[in-house]
Amino acid sequence: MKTDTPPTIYLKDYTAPAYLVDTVDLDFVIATGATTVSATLAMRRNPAVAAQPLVLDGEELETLSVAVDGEKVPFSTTPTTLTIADLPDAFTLHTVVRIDPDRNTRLSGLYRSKDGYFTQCEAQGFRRITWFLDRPDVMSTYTVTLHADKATYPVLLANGNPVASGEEADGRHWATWNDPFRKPAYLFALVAGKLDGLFDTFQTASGRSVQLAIYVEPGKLDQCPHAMAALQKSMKWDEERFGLECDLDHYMIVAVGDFNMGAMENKGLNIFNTKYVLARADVATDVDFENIDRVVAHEYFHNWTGNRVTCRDWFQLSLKEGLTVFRDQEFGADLHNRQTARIREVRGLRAAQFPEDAGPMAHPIRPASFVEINNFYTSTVYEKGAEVIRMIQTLIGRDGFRAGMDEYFRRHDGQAVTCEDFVAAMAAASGFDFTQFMRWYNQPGTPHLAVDSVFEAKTGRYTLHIKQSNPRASDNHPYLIPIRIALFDAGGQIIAGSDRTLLLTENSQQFHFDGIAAEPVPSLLRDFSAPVVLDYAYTPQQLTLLLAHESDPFNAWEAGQRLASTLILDATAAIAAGQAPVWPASFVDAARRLLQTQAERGAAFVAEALTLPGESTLAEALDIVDPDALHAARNSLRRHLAEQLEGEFAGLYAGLAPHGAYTPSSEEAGRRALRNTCLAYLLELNTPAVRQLALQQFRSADNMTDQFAALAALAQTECTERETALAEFYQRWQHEALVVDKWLAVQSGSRLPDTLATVKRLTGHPAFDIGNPNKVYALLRNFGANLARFHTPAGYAFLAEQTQLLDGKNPQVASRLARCFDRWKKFDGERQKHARLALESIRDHQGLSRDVLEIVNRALG
Ligand code: 0A1
Ligand code: ZN
Repeated sequence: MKTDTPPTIYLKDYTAPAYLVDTVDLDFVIATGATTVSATLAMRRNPAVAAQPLVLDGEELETLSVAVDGEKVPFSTTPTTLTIADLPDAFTLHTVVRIDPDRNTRLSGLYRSKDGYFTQCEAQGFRRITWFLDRPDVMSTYTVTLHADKATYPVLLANGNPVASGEEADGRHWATWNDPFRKPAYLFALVAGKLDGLFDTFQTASGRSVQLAIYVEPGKLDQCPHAMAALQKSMKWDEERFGLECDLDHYMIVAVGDFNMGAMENKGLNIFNTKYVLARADVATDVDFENIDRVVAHEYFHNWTGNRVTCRDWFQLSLKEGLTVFRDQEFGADLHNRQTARIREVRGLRAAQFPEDAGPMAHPIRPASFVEINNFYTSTVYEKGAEVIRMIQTLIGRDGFRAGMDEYFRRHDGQAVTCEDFVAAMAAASGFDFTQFMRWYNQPGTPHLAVDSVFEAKTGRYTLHIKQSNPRASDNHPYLIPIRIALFDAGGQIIAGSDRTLLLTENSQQFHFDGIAAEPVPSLLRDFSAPVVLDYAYTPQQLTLLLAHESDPFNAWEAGQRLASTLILDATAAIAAGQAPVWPASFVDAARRLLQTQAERGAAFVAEALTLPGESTLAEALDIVDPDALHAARNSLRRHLAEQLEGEFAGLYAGLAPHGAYTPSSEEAGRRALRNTCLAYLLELNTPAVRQLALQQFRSADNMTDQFAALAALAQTECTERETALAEFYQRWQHEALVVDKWLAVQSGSRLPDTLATVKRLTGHPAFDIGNPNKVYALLRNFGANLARFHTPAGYAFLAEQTQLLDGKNPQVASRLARCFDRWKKFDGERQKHARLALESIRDHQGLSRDVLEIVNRALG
């Protein structure tokens, strides 16, 4: 039984640092078995803070020496602190420590991966490298020297500019880098490895030339051009949209196969999960290409929103993350397809963030407390954070938002600031009062809007009555919520002048529209103008009208999702009660009409509109989830559509056949998406002809999008073609790690009844490695997201076991796996009993990390 409770850190306890570090000189002697780190820090007392001893952060450091101004001094240590008292106002601290990157399985700090040594310092990894004031409001300039064996680690990189390099005895070499920009320790990075580089340049608006480099494992250079192009496009985009120019002479990206997260924005030396760098049409899908564009842009955009202006403390994480996600979303929308980008953002928000905000890990985008900060790199901080920024733009307009950004940088360039500072800049630039809006930063939970309408034919007045509530919030004060709306007449036209943004500021509020001739159909929350759940008693006829006529693509899609959700949820109840589901002909007709609108609406939109809401999203609408009934209901509707529209799907599938060789354009990607959606529906029929069609596409595709779509559809179908395709796929791609991840994910996400047994078997397959986060996410976490197959007593016991196993190696990744249990209280009593046992077994595991303990305690609590 775990007895020591890890401390909770509170935002309200923030105090400024007692000491500051002006310059940091680091010397790394990298060798197998141990790396020695000598640090020279020019420090001074913070004049704004009362005198007190210096307390430095450290973790798993073997301290070899400590000196102040060249003299040995008395100091005391705990496993995580080093304290020195009686220091002068300004001094030089010199420490030498030994660390063991070869045995660093947490992938935080300095660690070894296949081709060399890499760092990950956000949030608190720098303290695993040297004793330091490891907090983002301590900003310093860094000079770094690396020494390593030249043949094994020919590439030596650190932040900033190369200063000097040379050879040493015994076949070793060294390189020194200097970063002229003050930065917090979490943005420090170094790399020593055997890597190939792709080099290019970017000419900034003011005519400076930036040297660009992407480093990858040897032999993978032909998978880098897409990321390089994405980098150049994002540099240009940020100049055009926000007037932000690159401040660096060197901008480097290094890809590593072992990485806990997606990528990291270290100043001038981004370190990326290979998943967001490597791509070639035969190994990466259209979605992979788009994700790479966005992640490359995201890390580049951080150079201003995160690095030039950083966070005062980790509670302000959304200051940089919400804003930077919003920026990468906008970049992606401009680069690809704005309509479907927004649809996918909201689909993602509903699948991950809404459940998070309704479960045990609910927290405001700016949390008030945490036990382990790594647990707060969440969909709430990132994606809901981006929605909050988007609402600011909606409230003050694009120009106002741009003026606010300019003001933010004018005020805070080079500083470590808070979310209030950001909003104050927006307020100053626009004159808008954001006082009430701050609630979005400080409260957890998704607000619910209940909307009623009244039409008085006599007066021609239409009234919307909107009530807001958020049972998760600590009080019932209202939010400020921008609600974009338009009213449609019976012919599907927008009523002139009805297109506007309502500002909801009260708990209950009425909005009038005059001069309305006949009862209109309201289209509410257009473009998803606020991250809320909205209830309005739409009739199927009204939704059908909006699906067909709404010019806002998001709300057209939303109308289809509402229609489908209602049907699936009703059918879930019917199935649970032992009845057969009923599917109205009107829904099939609406889907048929949708298939015919491909030319006007675009193939990508139609593909999105034909995709039914996901099970985890649907589950949120239920008090108690019967995952089997929900799964059966959703599948039954898919099959019904396939039976009723077989001819249409087959016709479209044939009609959308590629004209020639693969091209990556958004338009072609949209056609592929729709064609593959048709194929997946057709496979619901599970006829020999369709199975052959899928296998034939799988075998003949000249790109991964089509090959993988066929495999993914087959993986959901019990047939011999499934096994054939899975075997051929592995045979062909076993040496491409990222493709193997797809192979694992397609099996762990399968609806086939024996999926748990398959996943268990795959944990012993050579393709799986519990030490590699991508493999854990593909096989184990993806299984945890498989609503129908995970939520069983055996599924719970299995993931509990794996979480414990993993915790000993990598607590950050283990804690992400433990999050699969978040929604356990939404299931029936019998399931809850087993989920509780599983959670308790994790909690009681000897030596459990505080990462996992925080998640499990919150889940049980
Ligand atoms: N700041 C990075 C995400 C990131 C966070 C933590 C990490 O290690 C614990 C790694 C990356 C981003 O937003 O891209
Ligand atoms: Zn980020």
